[in-house]
Amino acid sequence: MIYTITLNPAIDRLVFLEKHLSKRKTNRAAKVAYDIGGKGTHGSYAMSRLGVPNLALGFAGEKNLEKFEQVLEQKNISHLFLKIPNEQTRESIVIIEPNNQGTTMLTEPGFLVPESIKNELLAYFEEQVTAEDVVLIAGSLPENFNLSDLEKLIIGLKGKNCFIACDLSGEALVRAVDLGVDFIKPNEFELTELLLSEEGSADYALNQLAQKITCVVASRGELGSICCYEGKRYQVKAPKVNEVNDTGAGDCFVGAFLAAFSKDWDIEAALKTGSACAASKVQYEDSSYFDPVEAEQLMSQVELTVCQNTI
Ligand code: TA6
Repeated sequence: MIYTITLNPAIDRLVFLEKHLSKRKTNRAAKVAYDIGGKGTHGSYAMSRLGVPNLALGFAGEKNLEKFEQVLEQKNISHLFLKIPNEQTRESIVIIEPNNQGTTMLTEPGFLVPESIKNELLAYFEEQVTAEDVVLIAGSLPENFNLSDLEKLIIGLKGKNCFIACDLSGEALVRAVDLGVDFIKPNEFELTELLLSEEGSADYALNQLAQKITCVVASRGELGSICCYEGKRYQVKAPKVNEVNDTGAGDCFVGAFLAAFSKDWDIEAALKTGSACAASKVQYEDSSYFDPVEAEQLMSQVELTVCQNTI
């Protein structure tokens, strides 16, 4: 089973503008739509679309729980979010300009998680997870879910010998690397942040991380990604597509990659699947949708080159 953990989920409010975004004027919206928000939920959506069983977990605010669960159900995401009384799940506002002129995201900080509910989540994984499972922890942390809470979660999972994937950033990502997990997906900025204390380029950082982390995928936006796995370096060039909304593309990559990788640990197939699904995703206007049939066709356009990983 694959579990995804979104500690700080969101409801994405998609605002489609009539014209490009301008300051000091009324920017009129042509339409507004809603999508599920939060990196782990997007990962679950991708896994479900690819027919891979998974369960989306995390915390959700009581006050807008109905709306949150309605969007999860519309997306056919199996879920088990722990309800936080008297809180509400945050919104991320995604502003989408017409004619593919780009998107702007504004996201709220998130709710406060009581200690008792944090412990409920830890207890769930202590009870449920086995060495055959994959667990993805993705997205930002709620305001009072501290780094020590994250460490407890990761240490508990390490004790289960499951495959731990982390799509985290900032200090949370540093802790995950220090503890040693199986998969991370830093972007170029996060790569250099991870080894701030040492000299060296993003490339040097990638090599060093590859000594500690089973599978590192350095995402480079439309340039594609570089993966280090089992002493090899895979350069992945994404298919060229017409971008409408890149929100959630990285999340889609991670979900689709893990869906494929967890089947037979075939790194090349997993990288191609992740890249093709993310390429399909950016062609659609919401934060998560992609077409698996279209992604299948795009796989042949993913360019993959392999070489030995020299330190
Ligand atoms: O990556 C897309 C997305 O998950 C959006 O759905 C939006 O909710 C935002 O990112 C949340 O980001 P965060 O890093 O706060 O989890």
